Amino acid sequence: MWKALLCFALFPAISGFAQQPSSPDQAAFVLNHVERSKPLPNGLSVVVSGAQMEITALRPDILRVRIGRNHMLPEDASWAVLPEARKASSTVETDSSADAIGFHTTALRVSLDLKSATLRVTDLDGHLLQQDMRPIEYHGSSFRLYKTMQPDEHFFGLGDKTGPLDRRNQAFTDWNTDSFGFQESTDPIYKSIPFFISFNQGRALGVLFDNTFRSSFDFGKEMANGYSFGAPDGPIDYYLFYGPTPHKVIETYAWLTGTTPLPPLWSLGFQQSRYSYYPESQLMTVAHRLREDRIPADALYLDIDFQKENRPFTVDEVRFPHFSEMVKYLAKDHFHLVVITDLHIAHLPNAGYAPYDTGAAGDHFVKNSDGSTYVAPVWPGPAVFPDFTQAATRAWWGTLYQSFASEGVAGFWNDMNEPAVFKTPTKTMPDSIQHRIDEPGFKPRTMTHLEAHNIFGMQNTRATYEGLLKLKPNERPFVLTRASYAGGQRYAATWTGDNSSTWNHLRMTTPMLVNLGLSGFGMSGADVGGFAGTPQPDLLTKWLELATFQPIDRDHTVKNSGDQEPWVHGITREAIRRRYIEERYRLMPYLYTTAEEMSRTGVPIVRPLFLEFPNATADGHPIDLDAGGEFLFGPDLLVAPSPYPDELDEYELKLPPGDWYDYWTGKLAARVTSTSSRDAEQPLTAAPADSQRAAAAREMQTEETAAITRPLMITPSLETLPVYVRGGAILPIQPLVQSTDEKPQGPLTLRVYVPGPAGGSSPATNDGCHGSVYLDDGISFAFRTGQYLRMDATCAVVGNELHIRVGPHQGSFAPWWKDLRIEIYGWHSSASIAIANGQAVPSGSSLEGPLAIAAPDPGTGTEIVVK
Ligand code: NBV
Repeated sequence: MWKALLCFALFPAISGFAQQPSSPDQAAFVLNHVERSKPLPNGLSVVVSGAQMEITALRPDILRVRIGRNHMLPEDASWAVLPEARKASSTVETDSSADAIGFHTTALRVSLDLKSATLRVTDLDGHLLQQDMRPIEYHGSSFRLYKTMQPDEHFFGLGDKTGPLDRRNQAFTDWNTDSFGFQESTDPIYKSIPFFISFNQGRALGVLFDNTFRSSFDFGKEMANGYSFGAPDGPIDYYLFYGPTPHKVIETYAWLTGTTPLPPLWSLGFQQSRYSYYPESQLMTVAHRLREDRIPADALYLDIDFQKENRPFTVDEVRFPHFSEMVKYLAKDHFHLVVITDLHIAHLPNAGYAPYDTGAAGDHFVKNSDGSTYVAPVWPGPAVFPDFTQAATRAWWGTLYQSFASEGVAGFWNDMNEPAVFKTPTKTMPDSIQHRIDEPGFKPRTMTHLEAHNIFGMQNTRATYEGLLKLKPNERPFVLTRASYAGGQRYAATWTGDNSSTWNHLRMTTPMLVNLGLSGFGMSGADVGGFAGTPQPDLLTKWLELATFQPIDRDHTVKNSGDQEPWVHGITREAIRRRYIEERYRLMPYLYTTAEEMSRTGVPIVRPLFLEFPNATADGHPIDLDAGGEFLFGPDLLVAPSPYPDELDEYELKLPPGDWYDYWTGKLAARVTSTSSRDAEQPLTAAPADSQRAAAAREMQTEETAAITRPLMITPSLETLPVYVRGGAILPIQPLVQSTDEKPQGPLTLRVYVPGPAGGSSPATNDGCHGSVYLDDGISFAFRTGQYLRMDATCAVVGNELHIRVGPHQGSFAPWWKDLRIEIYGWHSSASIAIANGQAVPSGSSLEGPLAIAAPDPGTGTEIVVK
């Protein structure tokens, strides 16, 4: 029927909403009058109250909505969305009725109500995904989009905004802000990532609002039944993408904005920092102590005091008289040095300061509206600011790294890039500062700081990352940033800024890192021990425990605070802290494999529970809402710190369905058949596959009944952070090393956690399990040409036997191991005969330990049968 309609057919305007403005610049201007519309092969073009609207499908599951005033679509450009993604197009089928026009793809149905110009998006089964609550409203250049909010709708993402994990009932502003001493309700802080996930009864929808101005989001704080987002200026340009699984939404967001690149292996090791280690001897003392105390570590940081008078790209030669030699010496001891390079360049004309001289000669600094160079105070005193939105400026900035890179400095830290400016109440540049754009997609033009502010830090890191790549094309750059925008994950890892050494900040770390991960920034950390202040002994211990299971494990503190290295507070505490850092190194194959997965798919290292278990609750609410401070570290480890880490009271553990093993003891901790209600805690009903399994199941059931017929409670203790492994997992573990440079000595251990008869937790199939290990040189891009190793492993219960299959080596990278040690948890077999590739191999279990099998790894695949 639609096809029968004439292109640009006229529809009568029936407006039940606000009046047209008397003055288009000031009063509310409502987009509620559908003037004409035209089907497009990939969507719909509509004129609404004089505004041009285009709704297109990039893929069947991705829609893009663009609206511009005065009959003009906004520029088809973006700092966040990759050009290939923006240009993608998917054919649609047009639909129309008496009341609406629209189209559908193979995943989504879109309709625009003719009377109100409101948009409605459902899946093909009619599940409502997003619905305009009322027409779009402009006030001058500012606009707001209102969407209905479902009673069970929850919101995640927006980067590391403070507050609870779920964004519902809160409101946020995106304006990158230097927020020293931020607290649980401080907003905005350092980053602007205008992407969120709506999760409603098990269905996930991604929303990316690609507007770089000071945008804002309200998730039901203003209205009980609606959420909204808007900006004071700039385009209406947003993307909606459907799961239904949250996994798929995350992967689609990565498709749109890119992934975190595979990090250098060393950056996953323990990192020690402070503001600031100097002189040289102090840094060396820290390095020596880490090695002497056998605390594994990979990275050391130099903060601003290593520079001459805080001037970026200089070295204070009095404090660091042997800088080059020092970098080499540290490298020999397997320490990677990361140095800070803030973006402000000291304003030092004619003083022989090359970053200023070359920057000024190339006209690379941002300007006041009168065309003069903008100069403002930061750490070096008066400073100028590179115009990072220009390609030429980014290229120039990249060259500044030449000498550090050639000296072997391994990583770079881009701080203060909101940008932070001193002695001004706004803490940043004036709105009127002029930035120049020369970026494919955008018309070459100048923009004010209002438009550039939120992408300034991201473009700073882009310049650093791309510059380092140019200097060392076969080395993966490591860049750490404080400020960024959506898509900034392509260039830099991040941390949550200047947190505090207090218990509430330890607690805030998890929701901040989980939401950062969901927002693309999977390579992230928070200052371990807290930045502002000095942590109490137990706080530092607990923080180091938690950070073991976070992507970046960096101990960092402010100037003049007490020492915060793992050895402070005596040997008993140091021993606990060491044990956790050691565990991180043992888990390195698992962590690196997860990081590699993230670099391909965008699925972060630290995950909320609902990401892996979207259907864990009967009513479809995210299980995380019941699960305090729990999170997943990679696909298989569930970390369960106390939701109130300073309290001594016991707390309840909530687990998604499946078998869960205690990571530390290997014992089955719980078998959860459902978490929807108290039924969850009923005894098992699933029938075991055979008599032996039945006996085993009975045994386990007896063991567990106590646990599952009442809530699982945890009594906190200083030396234990509860961690659980999901049944069905196979975890790769390596022998302990002191740094990631060191070659592990001994076999690769594969810990096989046999799922129970009720079936493993997703994605493992019933009675099966799965794991994999990824490896490469940890430094270069040789993995792109096949120099990596990937090995998958599975297990299956066949009759009375457990069959374990370790796959062949894929890729050409040679592993450090020759042999495998297979540890089996949850297999109740008295016989314990193991056969690998037809040959009997040594197996056995100590009284307390798991059944362990030793087998060579020929690289062609190994079949192990345990009877
Ligand atoms: O460069 C000094 C610090 C740094 O240690 C910190 O991590 C950044 O977030 N920097 C902020 C500037 C001064 C903070 C008081």
